[in-house]
Amino acid sequence: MASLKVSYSSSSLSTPSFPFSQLLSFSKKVTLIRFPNAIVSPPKLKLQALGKTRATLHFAKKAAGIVKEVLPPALDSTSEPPPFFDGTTRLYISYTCPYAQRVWITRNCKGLQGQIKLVPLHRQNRPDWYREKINPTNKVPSLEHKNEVKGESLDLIKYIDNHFEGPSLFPDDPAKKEFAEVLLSYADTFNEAVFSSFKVDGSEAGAAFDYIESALSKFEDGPFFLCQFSLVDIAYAPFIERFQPFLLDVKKYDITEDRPKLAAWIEEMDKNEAYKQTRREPKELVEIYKKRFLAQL
Ligand SMILES: N[C@@H](CCC(=O)N[C@@H](CS)C(=O)NCC(=O)O)C(=O)O
Repeated sequence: MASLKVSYSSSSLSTPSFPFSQLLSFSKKVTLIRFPNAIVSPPKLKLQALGKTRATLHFAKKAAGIVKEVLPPALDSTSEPPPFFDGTTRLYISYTCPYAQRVWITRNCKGLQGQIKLVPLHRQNRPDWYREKINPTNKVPSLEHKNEVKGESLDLIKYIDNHFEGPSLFPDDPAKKEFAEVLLSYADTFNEAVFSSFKVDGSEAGAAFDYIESALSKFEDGPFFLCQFSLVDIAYAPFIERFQPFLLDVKKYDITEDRPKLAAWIEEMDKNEAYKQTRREPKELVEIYKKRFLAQL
């Protein structure tokens, strides 16, 4: 989306690759609500126009991830709980959890940094209040919204896309919509197939990556699964971000070899600022996977 090719220099504003116009028209709507047509004097109008431009740009920058967020420290078992159910929308995550990352990316891509507060939890040392008050499964992610808590990353990315402002991350075109559902339901199967290949040879995951390569070839006019950047890219990105360096390091298996579409997709995703802000160093991710998977072998 916006993110992907838009860097906020004036030159790139003129040639955005993502429906930047969509972002701007949405921002226009927001600013119109903020500055409803009142009877005002010309100087005031000028000021309003300036305000609108500023708000439009600020929103667009947020959605494109250009406004860099200062990330809060992770809460652990010694941390006080936030004042739950006070009307604040909170997204409970762990910084290294790929499922939580899906929802975090969605929030960033829609420019919702101001509306959805991040509550990062220490992955291994979660506070008890999280299980007791927020999510009895103790899993992240969870979203606290309108005094209710919802979980499951693939449900949450759709929920955020449908219930919050920001550019739509789901296609309108019926064929693309249908394919989006197919790919979203394959996402966990894909992960499982790759996880089980860790126990054997990395190339055992070949069929799963071939599926991705052919999915990326279905629509010709873009580097993303559905041409335009969407929730499908978000669903896969955190996992491919981990699988690629892990398989290369441990199994000497390069997932991009003979898969030009996948290579191009990874390259495009790497340019997405909103996504970049959720990423960890590949080295750290490889170490986490080594601890988790190699110990089991
Ligand atoms: N199906 C869930 C999976 C979430 C999940 O497994 N999260 C992990 C962290 S990456 C978790 O919180 N596990 C519970 C635990 O570690 O106790 C989703 O898609 O949201």
